[in-house]
Amino acid sequence: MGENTAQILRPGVRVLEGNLVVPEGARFAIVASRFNAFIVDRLIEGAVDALLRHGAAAERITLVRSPGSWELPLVVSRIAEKGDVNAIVALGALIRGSTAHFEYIAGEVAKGLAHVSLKTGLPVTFGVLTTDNLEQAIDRAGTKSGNKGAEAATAAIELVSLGRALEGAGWY
Ligand code: RBF
Repeated sequence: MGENTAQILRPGVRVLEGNLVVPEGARFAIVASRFNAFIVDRLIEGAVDALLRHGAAAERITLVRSPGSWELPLVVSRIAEKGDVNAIVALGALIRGSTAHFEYIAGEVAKGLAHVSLKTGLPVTFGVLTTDNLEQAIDRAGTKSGNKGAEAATAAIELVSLGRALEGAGWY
């Protein structure tokens, strides 16, 4: 049980939660945009590193490249419907300064990824940076503010693990 949950729990309450141990045989797809590759490549490194460190097999990780963040929902949708994976990690970098209609594009990408996840029931985690400038993107891709690719991969692991716990309870 996670430390936070243990602290608030009263006796007898059932807890269904995931952990960060990659279940045996779990398969992951990382879908990452080529646009702003110098940032996104750092997110990919963070995501792969997190998956491996938590016990995923390298042979069960597939990296798929999309042209830009805009195309992520379509590519993720194809994989969610036809691919043989337990979770998908979507990675991209939308930088306001260089992106006309930034809010619109970022909103559609977020909505599209959420839609695919809810429609297919497959965990799709969000590792798309939406920053005001390049400096903030660099910070979130492995320097000052952690690595959002690693965070998205970690969330994917927890969701796969939670899925097994829900299945075990007959809730999934
Ligand atoms: N894709 C990104 O992933 N990040 C960006 O910051 C980004 N900025 C763009 C700015 C403009 C003006 C255009 C036209 C495209 C941009 N794209 C960006 C690419 C977009 O996601 C998509 O790949 C292309 O528009 C082709 O459909």
